[in-house]
Amino acid sequence: MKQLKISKNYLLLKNWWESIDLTNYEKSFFNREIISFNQQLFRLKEKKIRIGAYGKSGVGKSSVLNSLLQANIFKTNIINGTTREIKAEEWDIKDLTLNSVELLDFPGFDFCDIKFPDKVYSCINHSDIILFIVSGDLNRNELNEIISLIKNGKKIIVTFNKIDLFNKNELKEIIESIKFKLPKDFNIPIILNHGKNLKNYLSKIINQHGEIFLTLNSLQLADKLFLEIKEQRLKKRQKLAQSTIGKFSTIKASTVALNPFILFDIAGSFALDTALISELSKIYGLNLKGESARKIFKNISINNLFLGATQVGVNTSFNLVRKVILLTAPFTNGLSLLPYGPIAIIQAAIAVHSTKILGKLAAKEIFKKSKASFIEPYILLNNINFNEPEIFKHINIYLTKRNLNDNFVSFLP
Ligand SMILES: Nc1nc2c(ncn2[C@@H]2O[C@H](COP(=O)(O)OP(=O)(O)O)[C@@H](O)[C@H]2O)c(=O)[nH]1
Ligand SMILES: [Mg+2]
Repeated sequence: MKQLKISKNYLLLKNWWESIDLTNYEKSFFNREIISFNQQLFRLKEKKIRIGAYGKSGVGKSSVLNSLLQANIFKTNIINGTTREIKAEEWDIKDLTLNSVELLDFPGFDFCDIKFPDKVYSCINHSDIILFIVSGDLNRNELNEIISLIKNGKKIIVTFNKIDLFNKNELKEIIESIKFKLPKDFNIPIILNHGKNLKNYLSKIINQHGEIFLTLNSLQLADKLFLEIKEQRLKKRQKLAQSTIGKFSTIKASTVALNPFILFDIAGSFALDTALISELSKIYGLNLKGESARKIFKNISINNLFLGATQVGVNTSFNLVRKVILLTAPFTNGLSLLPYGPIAIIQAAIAVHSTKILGKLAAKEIFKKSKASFIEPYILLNNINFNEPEIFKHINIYLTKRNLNDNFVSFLP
């Protein structure tokens, strides 16, 4: 039953990943992210979980991992935390439902920024569980790190090391203080590192929830990568959409300017507008033609298009005309409307103005439509049935933050 779940999630993710259809440019642009996501997918398939030790330098990250491994694998105390490399080692624990556990030793977060901040960040992202190691009460920096990990949807276990430095009462006080400072909703465990305490706790967690944390992290990574790819695609399309709208504005402005007294040739204008919508839809991968493009045009209220047009038309004083020329200049590609006189200029300005608004609104509609055709990993995340309330909370906070980031309106023209 349990085994079915992880392989089902693996297949879902793998299918999603294959459906993404990256361009060559994207493959090289996201090269590093792609490699590390492929590795995560592999670990999911092979049921290999990763646990990373994170925290300030000198708190005993390397020592804690060594005590789990019962060997001096990770170097300790190289001039108090100058370990800048990320090291990994397999941890042999018996009676595991997963196939293997990998322990990762990170440089202290106070040293992370110096050399490879991206690499550290990426490795933390690729740890399915984080042991957040402290050696006393939490300071502000530690608390900030913890909060940011949680907001990123990470599962953390606060591990209290160097407890031999405190007496019983002091320990009790410090633990109370840490509990008080930690975000309340998540039941973040605080585990004392003495004897086999941590080892026992970790074996229990891995056996009970290891598969879920591995799956959850893989889904989150897929989702983060997806958002990055999507943002990049939208930025590229934004430029294209903007220049297309500009082109159509120019055509319309010059047509109108040359026939100032005919006013709008309604039929011609309508044809141009639907042609613009059709062009935009191609940019967003929808390819709307004829009736579908006209439908979008109808959905965008005509009132919206002429919003501001009346304001342009009320006053034909010379100053306003000059302002309009300046305003219009970027959209008429240097075509001077001056010889055509004020009415032509105002009409051209209205044409440019309404085409710009039409383009923006149409792009939004088209984007909404094209969005539905994406499979987004967060939908998989939403659909997975995680019964444990604690895990449910982790998904929720991730989704809440994610949905704030998923506002792509600023990348539309
Ligand atoms: N008293 C005490 N010292 C410890 C303990 N664990 C580690 N240390 C010492 O703390 C120093 C930093 O340890 P290290 O593992 O290198 O810290 P890291 O920078 O977080 O990896 C070393 O001198 C360790 O010997 C502990 O449980 N008690
Ligand atoms: Mg270390």
